Amino acid sequence: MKNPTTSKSWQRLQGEYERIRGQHMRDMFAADPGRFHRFSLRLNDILFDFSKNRIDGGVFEALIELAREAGVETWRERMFRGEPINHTEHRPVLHTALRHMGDEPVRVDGRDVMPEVRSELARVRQLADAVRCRRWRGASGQPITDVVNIGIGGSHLGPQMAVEALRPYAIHDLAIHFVNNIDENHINNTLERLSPDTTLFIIASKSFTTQDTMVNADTARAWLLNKLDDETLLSRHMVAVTANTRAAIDFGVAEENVFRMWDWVGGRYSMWSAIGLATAIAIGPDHFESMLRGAWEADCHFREAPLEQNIPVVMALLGIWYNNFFGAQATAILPYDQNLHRLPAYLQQADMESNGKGVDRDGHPVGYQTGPVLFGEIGIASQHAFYQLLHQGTKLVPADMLAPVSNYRCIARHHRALMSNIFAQAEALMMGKTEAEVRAELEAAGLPEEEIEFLLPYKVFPGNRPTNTFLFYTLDPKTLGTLVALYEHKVFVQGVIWHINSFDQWGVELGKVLARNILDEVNRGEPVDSHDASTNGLINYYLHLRPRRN
Ligand code: G6Q
Repeated sequence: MKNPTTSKSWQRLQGEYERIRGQHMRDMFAADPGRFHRFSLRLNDILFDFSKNRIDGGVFEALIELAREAGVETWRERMFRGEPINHTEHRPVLHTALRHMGDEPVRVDGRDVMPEVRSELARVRQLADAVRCRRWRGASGQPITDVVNIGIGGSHLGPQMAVEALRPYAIHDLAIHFVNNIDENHINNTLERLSPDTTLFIIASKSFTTQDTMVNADTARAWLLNKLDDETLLSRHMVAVTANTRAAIDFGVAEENVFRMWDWVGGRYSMWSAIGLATAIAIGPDHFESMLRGAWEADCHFREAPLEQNIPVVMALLGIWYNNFFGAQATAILPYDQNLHRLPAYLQQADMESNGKGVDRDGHPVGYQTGPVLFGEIGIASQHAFYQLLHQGTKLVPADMLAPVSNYRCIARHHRALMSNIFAQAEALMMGKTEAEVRAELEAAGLPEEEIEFLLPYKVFPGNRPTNTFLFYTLDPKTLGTLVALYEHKVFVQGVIWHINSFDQWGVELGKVLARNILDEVNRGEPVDSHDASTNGLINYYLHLRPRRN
């Protein structure tokens, strides 16, 4: 299927939309006591409740038909088998190989890549153990107390999210820091608290050419050499993860300290590779492997479960339902777990960089909506911030809520209150509050009739706002791995249905080139006239005002 909007199932869905758009979920729940059981799925201890969506059996059937008609099953196999489905870069898409725990080979151009994947993982294990057990010593013989991951985008967001999410599994005398911003404040603020004697840098860059990372890596190297005097001692304080080994060695990273990644792993899908070194050091290699195992279990589920019971497929279809039929422009990720506070940022890249595409697989502009704006924050904090718009705004924003049934330390007073909030919010978004309910409440509060009439319209909540809820026993490494992989596959399924390539990122590449060109002009320091008037004006104002040393 090419243009999905011309398919039979799309036409059918259009009809389903007309039929259901006026219906309220409140009534659907009232009419169908089995709705929760019908529209919820389980994977291990993860419960995926999607019953609070504007669907019924007819819609669900038509959505599944869409996935089938779009060839999701065939594309899924093509991905797992290593076909070059990233067609604009002529590459396979094999992040699934990084967590493959089966005995079968995974082939790229006929060659099984599993031996090298596993040998690199073994090297990650060795380094993580050595740092954690204090066998790895700095140049002055002291153990490492601080690890700084220098990387950006896909070489930053995954490890940072995972390290934060799995804090309870980390050892406490080893701090992990992340520097991604080329703004010197980021690296300076980080280094001012650290000592070169006890710091290990991970330079994480698939290309080893990204300006932000290379400028920060230069600063880190200078900071180390200022203390070490001897370049050979850098090997005690700097390792690299890259697909460009030569560039890392030329930069000064000892060859034995270079960890490999492969061009068949996209940056935003690379947290399972040696890019996850910071995660492995933080939580230990056993927990790191549990995370991989969790992702692998999600892969098996995605590959084997029938479409109707396939969590990422259903997640994807619901997203398409709102995006393409209800005209929703955004979607929200709302974790009710403080340690998941970087998950929305991580998923923002995974989703928006993958499916923020306006040209289809045949090079034609798409005539329909593709990836939504994905945003989010910790649910509890957001209730005091942007939930207002979710409840009463003019936009439909479908949301995913996620929470652990048990917290790591599980202080009942905190956790029960937390859980009450997630249940209450999802319920309120779905049910809303009718005029009659508001009136009864205000009357019970003893308000005068005139005030009741005045307040009524403001206090009515339309409801009918969709949410998915993920509940899982606890946020352990395996569960995190499963959850993240489910989202990865959701993005994949949507890309298949929208007939776009979810695995290239020409917009990111554009940014890299543009900034490089302007940097040359800024370095020359002469007034410029090579751009549009606004850009010329901004650059020239900056050149005029900047202090000499900048
Ligand atoms: C991810 C993107 C992008 C990339 C960064 C860093 O899929 O391609 O976010 O990860 O631009 O690139 P390097 O790892 O090559 O430095």
